[in-house]
Amino acid sequence: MSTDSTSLNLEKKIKEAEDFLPLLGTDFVELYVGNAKQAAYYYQQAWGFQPVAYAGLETGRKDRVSYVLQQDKIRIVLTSPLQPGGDINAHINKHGDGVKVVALWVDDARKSYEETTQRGAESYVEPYTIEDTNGTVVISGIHTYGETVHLFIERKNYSGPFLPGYREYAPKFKAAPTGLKYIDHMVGNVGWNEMNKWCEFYAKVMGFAQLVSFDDKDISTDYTALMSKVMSNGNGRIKFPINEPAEGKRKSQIEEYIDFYNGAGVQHIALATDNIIETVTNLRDRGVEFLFVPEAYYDTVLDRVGEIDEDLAPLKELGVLIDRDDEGYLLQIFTKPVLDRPTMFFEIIQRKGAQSFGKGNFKALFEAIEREQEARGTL
Ligand code: TYF
Ligand code: FE
Repeated sequence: MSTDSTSLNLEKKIKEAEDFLPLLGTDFVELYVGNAKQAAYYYQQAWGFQPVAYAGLETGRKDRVSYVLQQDKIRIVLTSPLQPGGDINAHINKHGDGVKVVALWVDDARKSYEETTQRGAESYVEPYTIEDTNGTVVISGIHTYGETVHLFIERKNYSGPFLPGYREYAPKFKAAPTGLKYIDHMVGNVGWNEMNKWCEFYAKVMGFAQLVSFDDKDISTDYTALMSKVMSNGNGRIKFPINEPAEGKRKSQIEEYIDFYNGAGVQHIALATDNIIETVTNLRDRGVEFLFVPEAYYDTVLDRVGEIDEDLAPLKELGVLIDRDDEGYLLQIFTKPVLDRPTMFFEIIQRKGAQSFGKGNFKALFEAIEREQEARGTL
């Protein structure tokens, strides 16, 4: 593994080239789904997202419906078509439910569009302005891997709950939050030998720098294999690891994803918490399913990571993984795929200093994924 993990280094790397695309954070993640109403129920009741906004027939939108949910800084949008034909149906037909938009919060959506398209990004939508009584929002967008897109959202002159065109969504039946705070990273799976191309895209077109890289030797188990590089923007708020499949003894989990998603797309979204034991206990009680880690992992884990603040017993009971780097340690756990197809899943992560991605857990994690692949007959 080659690493350049301190945020200082990262900032220096990007400042040298001048940050032409300052990003304030992730604005929202939009999934195209078959039934947004029921998906919204799932993300509220199982995950503790809070209702924020709605657009659909009642707001004069005839072709599609969207529910906007939020938990602390994490905002998700669930969108379904209301008519046959069109882009959303085509997306769902090809990929199943999945992430269409990773929207980035910017100060200047026009400049973001110009800087990126000028450097070779393919346009998704030219800058346009929308407004209501709460002010004005400017939006533009570019394509990234597969059919996934980045929107640039400029909302500095807007005070509404989400975007113009939406109304308040306030169902009577609310669920308590589960302690999820912000998106730590979002991972893309791309096709064979495409990792470098997409890392270069984030470097050249968006001004990102490479934080870490893992090759197949770092992370191959007896069976599956993959390669991964982590790209980050200058302030470190946006981290996009990119995975590609590698040749192993049996089918790579990345290849399984690509087969079922029919191409490149978002593989997992890592959500940060300040208390992973509480958050995961809560999620599990509400029916979220996590990957199983053999008890043997916990026999030796403290020899590897040293002392930690938490009791080992609840971590073991929940199946939380632990890893350490030179800046501290981290706790992480992975859900099973949350869709019918073995495509997207979530990671819950609590960072206690460590800014890395859990390399020490790759073997245990990938063996757990392989057991699931085995059960699906896709290994
Ligand atoms: O984001 C990461 O790099 C870690 C580990 O298919 C990981 O969460 C890497 C690849 C993968 C699943 C998890
Ligand atoms: Fe991750």
